[in-house]
Amino acid sequence: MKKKTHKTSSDLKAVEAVKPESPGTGSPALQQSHEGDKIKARYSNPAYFRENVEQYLTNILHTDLKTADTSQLYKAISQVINKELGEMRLEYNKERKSVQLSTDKTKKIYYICMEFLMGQSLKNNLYNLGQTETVKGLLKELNIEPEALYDEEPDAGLGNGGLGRLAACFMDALTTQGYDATGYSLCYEYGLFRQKIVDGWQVEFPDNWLPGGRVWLNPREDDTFTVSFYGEYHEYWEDGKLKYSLQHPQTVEAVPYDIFITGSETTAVNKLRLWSARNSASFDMNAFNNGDFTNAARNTNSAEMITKVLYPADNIPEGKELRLKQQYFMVSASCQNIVRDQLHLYGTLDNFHKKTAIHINDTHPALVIPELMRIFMDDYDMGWDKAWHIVSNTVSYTNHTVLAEALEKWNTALVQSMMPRIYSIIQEIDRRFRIEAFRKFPGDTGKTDYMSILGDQQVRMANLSVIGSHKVNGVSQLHSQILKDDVFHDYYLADPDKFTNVTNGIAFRRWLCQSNPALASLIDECIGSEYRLDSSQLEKFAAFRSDKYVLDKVDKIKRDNKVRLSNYINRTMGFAPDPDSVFIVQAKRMHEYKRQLLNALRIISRYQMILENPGVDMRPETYIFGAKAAPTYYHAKFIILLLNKLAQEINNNPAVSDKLKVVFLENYSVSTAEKLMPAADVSEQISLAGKEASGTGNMKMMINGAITIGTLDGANVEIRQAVGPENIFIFGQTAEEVYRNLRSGYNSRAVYERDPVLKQAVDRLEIGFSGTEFSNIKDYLLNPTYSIADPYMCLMDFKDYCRAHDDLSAAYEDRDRWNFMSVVNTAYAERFSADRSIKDYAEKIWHSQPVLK
Ligand code: 26Q
Repeated sequence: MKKKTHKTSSDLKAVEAVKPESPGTGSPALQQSHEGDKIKARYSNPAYFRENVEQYLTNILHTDLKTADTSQLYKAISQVINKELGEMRLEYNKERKSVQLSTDKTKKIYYICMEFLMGQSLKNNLYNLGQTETVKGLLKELNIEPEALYDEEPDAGLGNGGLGRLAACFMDALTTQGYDATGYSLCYEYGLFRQKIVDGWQVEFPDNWLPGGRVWLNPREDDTFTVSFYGEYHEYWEDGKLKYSLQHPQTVEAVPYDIFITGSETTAVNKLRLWSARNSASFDMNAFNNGDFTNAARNTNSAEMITKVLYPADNIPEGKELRLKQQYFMVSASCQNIVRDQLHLYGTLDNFHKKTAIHINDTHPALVIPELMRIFMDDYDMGWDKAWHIVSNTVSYTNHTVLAEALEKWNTALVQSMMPRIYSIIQEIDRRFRIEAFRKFPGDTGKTDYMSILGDQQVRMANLSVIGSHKVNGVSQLHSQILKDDVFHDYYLADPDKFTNVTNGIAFRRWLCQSNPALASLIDECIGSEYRLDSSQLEKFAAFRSDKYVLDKVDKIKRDNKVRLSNYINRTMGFAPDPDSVFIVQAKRMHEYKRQLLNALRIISRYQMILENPGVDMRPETYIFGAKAAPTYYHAKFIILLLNKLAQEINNNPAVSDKLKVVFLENYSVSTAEKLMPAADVSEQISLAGKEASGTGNMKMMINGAITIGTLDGANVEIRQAVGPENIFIFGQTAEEVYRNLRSGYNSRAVYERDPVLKQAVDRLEIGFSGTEFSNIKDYLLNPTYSIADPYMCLMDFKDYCRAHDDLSAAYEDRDRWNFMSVVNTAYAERFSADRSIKDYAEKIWHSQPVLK
């Protein structure tokens, strides 16, 4: 199969280089390379490292070690690490290609996602390369704290929350385990907005991350691809074949910027390729020559708008034209790149699905399916059936939400005008699917309509994703079950083997070893350090749950972390929470279904209880929130206002402020999470059961020894299985009960009337806090205006939530019991490692092995 252009000489060389697989070999992975290790060893040498840093300081920044400030040092050191990674990547490229050519057991894995929430890179890269000490040595001479250097780096906030951070953790795990993997996304000029709280209200500011973040971006202009939009599209028959013409499309250049991805104790260096949009001719020369300079410049701007900013919507619909353009731009450039690389290496597309796994992270990259069909058929003359066989055996899809309103749908007219050829291919996929579905469910047109891609003048992206993938997975056991029972039930009946579960995981090395080094050292001391690379070993730590020495150490480490967080809060907000109070943390996106409002209602009732019992003997409580709301999500912004006003009133009321504090951390981000997770005593995971697909913050706090108070939702269910019901505080309705109670007609007012504590808290909203009243929230809880009253059932679960908190407070006072629970939680977090998730994906879905070991 040939592209209608010429095969390059490198294609031919690659074909010659294909070696037959040697029979009887086990794992095809190569041993770690000597060359890669030599490079690492060279840079680990303090003199060599220093020399490189000095060169950069002198040649690029025109300064030297003595005069450089911390920001310049951050740049110089990062640049040297990036250079080292470039050298390692070159060696790794040779090795991975030679393994790929020699066996059918390995595949190239492409992880495509609109979001990669990478956070800071320097500290992580140094850890992974084993060069933290080299840098610390240099900094010591200069009297600079390592953390101060790391904090010079802006977060790469190219994601909203869970989905994007998961993608980042997965890149780490893929690389650490030696898989040949590439991530694809967009190089947003502005990442997720910076949040400021102004008089309690969230205000958004642009996140200008590039000046500081650019050190990690390696521009690869030589690998630029062109993406076409709009144009006049015509189909016609010629020689018995359906052909088409597309005239005057708008073309945009996709310029790649690569970020090198390191793994721990490996010479593998993978990459995250971020596409940046550029006008294909930097000016519209016609307009320019006609003297219309302003319009010419405006055109340039319009192409570059595509990658200007990340959409700040998380689990809410955002049906904007530009968002769809972003998706196709990312998809088309990535698919062209993938096909080009395949041909370079193998000279054929015939084995594409045997050597390539393309994973779409949620439905946002679902256009991969028609786009690959387009490339195979239009550029390489492949017939439909063969193309469909290859595409559907290459692509797999992870669903991340069951919220009906967050399932992506696009207006057909918009899709058709923006991507006429793609729309035509979607129509054909839909037509063929309907025939097949009708055969499976004879006579059931209702079902066929419901399952098809096109309907109600919309393109249903989830249906397209399921139909075009060979595997579909949810992200926790409960969520995957809900997909089978409910969201994708009919597809499940038609093809049960297509559906599977891969429970999410987190990067232990970032979320434990780097962010909580004291706890990691204690674990090293107890069980050795193997768990850092083999998470299953962490379980051994449970043997120390009754060891008094370990329990006291765990207690002290937590307190030290709380002091550190308290100091940070003091620096940023001007008051220091008492480290001897219980730190109760709810940090995640602001969303109705996550029920920060339930937490707020209980805080109000605590406040009232203390006002009524001024002498009450209680352990002080500090409630810490971190949460961004989508800028257009008015209700969510109101809850942020409530939390801040509540904080203002409580913290400034001397009658309660030594017993109760509320902290709303501004601009919650990956780097604040790294400071927060190690200091949490209590992890609030209180979503309405059945709504949170998995959650990953729950895992981050668990591994840092926090105890969960939560509903049986998402991965909380598996956390309970792991630690046992006595080491977690579960409350509230189950997903099934929620379903039943909603169907039988949930009446929030009846719940309110029969619980005086709840009633008092809800009524207090009308009076408000710090001069702001919240009768609109009371209304939302009690009166069915737009939907039912209290749609996420905060009132229904309130009483049991309070009961669970009372149990938890009692447990906290028995310090040995609490620390026992803490050790159990850390130890049994073992299964929530991203390394384990990736192994599951590789085995169950991608059918691929590592190229390095
Ligand atoms: C869709 C259409 C248009 C614009 C934006 C979007 C959009 C963007 C982001 C829809 C959804 C998201 C993000 C979803 C997300 O983060 N889901 C979370 O994924 C985590 C990782 O699997 C889970 O742990 C969380 O439970 C889930 O909420």
